[in-house]
Amino acid sequence: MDILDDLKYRGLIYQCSNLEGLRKELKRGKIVLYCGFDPTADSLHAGNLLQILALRRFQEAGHQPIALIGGGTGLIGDPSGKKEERVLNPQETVKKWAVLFKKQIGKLLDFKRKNNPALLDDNYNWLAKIKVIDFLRDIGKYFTIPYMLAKDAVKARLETGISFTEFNYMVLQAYDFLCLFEKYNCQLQIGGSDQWGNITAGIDLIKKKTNKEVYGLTLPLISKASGEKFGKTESGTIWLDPQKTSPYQFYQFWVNTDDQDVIGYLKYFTFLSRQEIENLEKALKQNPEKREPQKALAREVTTLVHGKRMSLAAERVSQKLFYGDLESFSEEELEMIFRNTPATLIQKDRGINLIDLLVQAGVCSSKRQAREDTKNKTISINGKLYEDDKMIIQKSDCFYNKYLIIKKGKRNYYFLLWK
Ligand code: 383
Repeated sequence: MDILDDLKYRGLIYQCSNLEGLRKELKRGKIVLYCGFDPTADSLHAGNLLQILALRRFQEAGHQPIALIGGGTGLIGDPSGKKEERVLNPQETVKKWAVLFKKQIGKLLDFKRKNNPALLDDNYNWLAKIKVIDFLRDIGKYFTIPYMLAKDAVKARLETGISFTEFNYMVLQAYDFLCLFEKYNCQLQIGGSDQWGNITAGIDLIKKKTNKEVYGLTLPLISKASGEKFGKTESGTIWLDPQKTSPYQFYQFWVNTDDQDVIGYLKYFTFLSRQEIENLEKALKQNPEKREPQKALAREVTTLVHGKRMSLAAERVSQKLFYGDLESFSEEELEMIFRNTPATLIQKDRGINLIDLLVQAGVCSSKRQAREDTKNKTISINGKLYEDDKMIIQKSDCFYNKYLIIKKGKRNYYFLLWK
């Protein structure tokens, strides 16, 4: 399928500067395109994934993607979509984060592909070299103040304030596009819809400087049927770094997608074909309780980000938890579940009474409730039913002397770590 038709089918095209022009350009042969990522944290997150995967879609269609690390722009701070001025991160920190970003992106694009290997660059390479006089003469002259004030990112901050630093951000991103156009003949920039103003600034700059037309394409910001923000859970952001969000938690995030969102996410985040997605849509209508589309989504995305082995492990762990088959957990599996999962800490040398434990871990709201729940056989610990409220739980009852998993009812899990 034609790349633009595929993107359209997937609902991935939000805005395009000139769709027909771009279509013609893409038909003519291989084009170079880019997307930028500012190192503003020590890992990329689920919200960046759509763009990285879009680069990959272009690559699979024969085009050449550049992942641009914003080692320079990350020192300035993009005001797009931000209500307040950002805090400047120390240079050393941004440098470290840029290295981590490069490693992560390295796993998601194909840098060895014949004819159109992915490229990685960092705008620190040119932005750090610009001299202020050159900058104002050679680039600044192409931007009028009314033009800059008309950008959403600036307009939104006129009341609350925006520093000259952030005000200039669009000029830097525009200059990047120009540099990549000159260096690699890069003709297309993609990004989330929050990037439209910065992307068009680049298109306009290139037009003025070279009289050539380049293109911009934005992807939608991902929404959730529930109205919540995508990519966050109660325990925080979903990171791509497995040390920050374990593959198990990552898998859980996707497998918990609402029925209303799941087909859209399969289109957005997987490379499953139209036919496969339609089959899953049918499965959702016929047997929603089986959650087949959710499982397919979780399996596919976890495989993309963490590899086949980790994805299978996460799936196995999720199944075991679901069916209460806890006794067969290996130490590695438990480590994966507990990594960054908010767990209640127990610090005791001696045992602890079951009822006290249930209240302390927030499993039951009161001792009375805890007694009732145990009597009703709804509480199991590490896969064993506990009905006697006089029971004392010992450290030795833990898996590997450390891990306790309390299950209440069919689906509620509580994680406890005995120190
Ligand atoms: C920097 C230099 C360029 C081109 C782009 C940039 C980064 C850009 C930005 N992007 C966001 C980020 O880095 O701030 N100014 O956190 C996010 N992106 C992508 C996508 C998104 C955007 O990395 O919408 C979500 O992930 O564009 O918010 O020359």
